[in-house]
Amino acid sequence: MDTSKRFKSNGGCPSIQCLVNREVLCQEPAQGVTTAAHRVEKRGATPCLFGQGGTCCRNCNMGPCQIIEGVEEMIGICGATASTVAARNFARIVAAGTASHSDHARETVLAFIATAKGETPYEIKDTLKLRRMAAWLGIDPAEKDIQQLALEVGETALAEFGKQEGSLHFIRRAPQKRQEIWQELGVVPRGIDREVVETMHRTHMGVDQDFRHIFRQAARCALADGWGGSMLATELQDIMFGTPVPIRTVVNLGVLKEDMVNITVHGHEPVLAEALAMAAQDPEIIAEAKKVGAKGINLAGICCTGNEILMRRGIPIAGSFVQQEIALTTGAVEAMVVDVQCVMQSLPEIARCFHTEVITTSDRAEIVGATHVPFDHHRALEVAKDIVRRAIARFPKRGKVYIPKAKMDVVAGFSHETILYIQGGRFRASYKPLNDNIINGRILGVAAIVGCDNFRIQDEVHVELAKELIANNVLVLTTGCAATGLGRAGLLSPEAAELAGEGLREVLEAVGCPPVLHMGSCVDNSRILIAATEMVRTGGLGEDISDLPAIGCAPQWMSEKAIAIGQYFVASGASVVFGPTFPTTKSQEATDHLFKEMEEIYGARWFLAKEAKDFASIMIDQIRQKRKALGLDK
Ligand code: XCC
Ligand code: SF4
Repeated sequence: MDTSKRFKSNGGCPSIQCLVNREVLCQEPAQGVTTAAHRVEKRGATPCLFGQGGTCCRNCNMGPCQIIEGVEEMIGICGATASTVAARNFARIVAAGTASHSDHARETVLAFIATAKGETPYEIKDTLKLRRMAAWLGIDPAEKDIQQLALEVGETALAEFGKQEGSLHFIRRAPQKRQEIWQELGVVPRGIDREVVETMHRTHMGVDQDFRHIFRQAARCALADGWGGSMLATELQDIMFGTPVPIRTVVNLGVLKEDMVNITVHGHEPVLAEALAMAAQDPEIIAEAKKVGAKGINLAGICCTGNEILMRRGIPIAGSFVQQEIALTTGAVEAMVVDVQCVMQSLPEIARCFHTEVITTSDRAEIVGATHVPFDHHRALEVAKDIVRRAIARFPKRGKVYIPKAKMDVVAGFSHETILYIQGGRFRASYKPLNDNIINGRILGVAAIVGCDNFRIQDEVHVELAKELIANNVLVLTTGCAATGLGRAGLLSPEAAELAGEGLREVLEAVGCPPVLHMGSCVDNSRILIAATEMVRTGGLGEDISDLPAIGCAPQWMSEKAIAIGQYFVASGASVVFGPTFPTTKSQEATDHLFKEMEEIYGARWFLAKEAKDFASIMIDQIRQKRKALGLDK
């Protein structure tokens, strides 16, 4: 079958709301190309019903069984009830999400160890953080040279994956009261891999069949993500590539350049992107680009790889998840280099309509139709240069190009350390100014808008929601593709402070901050855990994360990782609102557990909302309730 036909045949100008995406798809180079936007349009708004609501089970070959709660004969052949099946499916989503963040972390740790041994082009950049992390990992940093200490940190970090007993080291970074809750419940994660494996085992046919007990393991597994895999990824990446500091850059498809070799880096692991950034600056490589008529190499990010290099290097982001195919339809991309996660299988097929090469690099992820250039951190620069050269070779083959003008200035780089620093400089840095402003009511509370964007949702729900929150004096933190969307809308620039309510605006203008703080990629949600913990530790806002006037949300969640993040936030005491659908809704009991019982157990719960205004009202209401409980408001 000529697959290029399949993708070239229909296409046309889809009726999507996002203006820049539509603009590109309606231009000549994109004519005839089919993207997810077209597929959604063709199939209508309703996705396939199988599995929706979480009560379909295909965990054994007596099934699949579709279970309808309340209908007595509608239980599984094995007797499984709707709540058991919903809990099992939910736990498996969490396990997949945890596995993804953590396998990324494993790759980081391996590169980190190799770097400590001097076997990669990377360095140990943040030695202060190295020492701090050493202490959290139970290593005495005194009198060790940097390479030696880094090696010990790397090896201890690696052991976190295979540990069978005890608890993950970073668990001790949580507020004391939170740790006690986890101890009592028996949800302290032992080893990262163990929690994922045990979750898969317990959800196999005929093992764990009490839905509450399954949900408890889902919490333990998720905590192994938030305080384990994700946190290790963030911290070791920071040590190796630099802890982010405020940085100005631009986002949106307009960052692609007509006169340069455009390489988009897509996926999640910064080890590859960092090497490409080095290669793109190599004078020899730039000379080669000039030889084919380009002015140089333009690197641009997609998805969370984009967030990683945006945060640390200020490299522009071309697009979020929903823009990956659209970036190719500009006709201006010579190579799209991908590693793992959130990479659409349609990319090579779309690339065939252009001169673009899609290059897979991870040994864990190949795509039919893409070129595989295996990445190895030991040969990082060599591989990166090879990839850049492949892109240069494509440049002369470019056909018609349409690059939209749309791009927006953003200020990113708000790591927990940066937030600390801007509150008092190097010597008086603490979260006290933030806490004080929450206590005196200038800031109502803190909200996180995180996670994916999604072809099923046409509205700019992130943007509308963020505007509503800041207008109500809620400081907004953001990560992932949500951050890119908020950046496109101009909310990551200090000028957007004028959209904030009076109290928040005053605070922001004093420090020159945007009203929405970009904290990084999705593994960097661990930065939010640390920031929340720091707010607790600073005092005046209760003794645990669950006391804080703070709440998270993922209004357009798409990937399994998002559910793992939601579950670790809730288990850590921070409520979350997800939407527009939720994976357990066909079981009342299972949903009640997540939406009610978890509040009693963990002091936080899940919410479901659809529209921006519903998200906003739940979040503001929750923040108000916490303020009341703290005695800040009547
Ligand atoms: Fe993927 Fe991280 Fe979601 Fe974006 S936000 S669609 S997970 S790239 Ni993580
Ligand atoms: Fe059906 Fe039970 Fe098998 Fe699931 S495990 S498919 S509910 S018989």
